[in-house]
Amino acid sequence: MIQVPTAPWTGSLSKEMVEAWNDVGAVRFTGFASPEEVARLRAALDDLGERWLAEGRRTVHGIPLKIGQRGDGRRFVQRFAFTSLFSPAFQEFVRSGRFEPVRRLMGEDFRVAEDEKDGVVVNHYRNELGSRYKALGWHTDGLRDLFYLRLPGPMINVGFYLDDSPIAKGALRILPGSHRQGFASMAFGKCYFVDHRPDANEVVVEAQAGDLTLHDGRLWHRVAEATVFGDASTRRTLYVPVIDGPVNRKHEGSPTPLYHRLQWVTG
Ligand SMILES: O=C(O)CCC(=O)C(=O)O
Ligand SMILES: [Fe+2]
Repeated sequence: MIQVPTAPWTGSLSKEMVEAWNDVGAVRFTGFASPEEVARLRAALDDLGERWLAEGRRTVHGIPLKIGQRGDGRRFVQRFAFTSLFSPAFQEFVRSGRFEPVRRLMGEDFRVAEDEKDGVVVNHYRNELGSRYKALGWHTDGLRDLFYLRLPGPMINVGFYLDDSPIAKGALRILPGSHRQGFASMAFGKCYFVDHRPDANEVVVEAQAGDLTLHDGRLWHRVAEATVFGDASTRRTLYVPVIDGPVNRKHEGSPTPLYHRLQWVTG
């Protein structure tokens, strides 16, 4: 299967990778963080998940948590929102100057939206009975704007991998170039979150722990279900939204957005 354009992380973006980004709408950089940093973030994620479960937390700033159960009966958080506002390790990571070249890729006015949209999201996929997050159907990340009948503006969804993500774990699949589509194909091109069918034109984004990926928020993408099970299927990805436009901060007590209720019925 065709792989997304990939290069080692050098601290800046080469002309070739910027061109690939504009053309495909997604790119991958290997070796963005060291194994030690990955280990520190994994441990911080475990701590935060246990804290939220002990508190009986169901939402974070209006965004529902996904909670599943492992084969051994332990409950665990499978989708975290606003992670960097609750975990110093994640905050330090996303505020480290390393993200600057990525932020500037879209323009000087863009910002890392730690307290907007869903903030820094961490997904934790596992393929086993009791898991509530095994795959994610076709979608773009601009659904909220589409709900208001607006064509979503540019947004980079900056992904960071806490686990290796070979194709056996399902992996991210994208439709190259689909970020350049108009309103109609973005709204109706596929059936949001319900459609899990492979597309003849999809390209896989395989990655290793410590890699960084960028995808345009207007790009059609999905995560396929793993063909392996249990621990072998663990796939933790972090997403940092980089956006511009009016600031819309979320806080404790923010209502659950309508598009999230839809996502929760289907996702
Ligand atoms: O886990 C991934 O790689 C993609 C997740 C995603 O598309 C999302 O959370 O919107
Ligand atoms: Fe997405």
